[in-house]
Amino acid sequence: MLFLCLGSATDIPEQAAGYARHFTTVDTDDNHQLIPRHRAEMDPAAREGGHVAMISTGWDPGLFSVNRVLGAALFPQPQQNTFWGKGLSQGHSDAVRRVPGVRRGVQYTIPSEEAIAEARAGRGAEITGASAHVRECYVVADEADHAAITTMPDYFAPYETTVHFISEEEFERDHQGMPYVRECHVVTSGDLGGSRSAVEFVLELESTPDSTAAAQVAYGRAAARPKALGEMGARTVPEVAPYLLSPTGLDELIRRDV
Ligand code: API
Repeated sequence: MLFLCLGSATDIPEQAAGYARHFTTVDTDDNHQLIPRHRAEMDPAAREGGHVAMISTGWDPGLFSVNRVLGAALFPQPQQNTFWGKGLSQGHSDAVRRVPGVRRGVQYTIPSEEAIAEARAGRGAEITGASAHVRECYVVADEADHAAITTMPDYFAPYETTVHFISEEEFERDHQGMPYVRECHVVTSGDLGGSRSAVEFVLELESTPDSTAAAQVAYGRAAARPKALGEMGARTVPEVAPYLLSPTGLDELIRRDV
């Protein structure tokens, strides 16, 4: 089995299906708008070789996707918002670095403080991912290429994106580590015949690469098991039964956790 630790911006579209023809794969493709296309490419590739392609794992997409489906399933008219927490986005930072001319680059996702309180209070209808977050990029780049970065489709439009062009020295000094613990939420609420309920999934991530890898490994178990039973094709995370993620056997899980 291959754990594809590839960037979503260009590596995945160029390489992932090629791997899926020869191996069971687990990827972390995170360009939400293009996941249906990714699935459509991975499914026939995996079937061709008799493998499973577990796609778009990690925390978002991944753990958050499951919780969006679960939360929304509880309400006839769910009100749902996702908040990513202040911090460094791996996917968007990688996308910035793929823009021609960019030598160094990071992207910080900055949530609006008010939006999460509004969502918890059930007033999130007007809040979109784009209105609840802004994106700040710190980039070392040639002047001629500055304009191309803010207009990258899917990853940056429609978000309010600010690009700070800085020197190599400033980049080295200020943007090497992960300065924030990311506190991320999926909040779903709604009316249940006259009463109001809310369900929330929270992640506190000191290192997003570590947490992405943890989820990827868990979904690796969930890919290996159907593969061993002779199943094949692409799988997204909401299609996976939770027990398949666990290193503990089903009987013990039923005794312990159900
Ligand atoms: C963001 C969110 C979360 C990205 C999560 C993960 C990553 O803009 O920060 O790249 O770190 N879309 N896919």
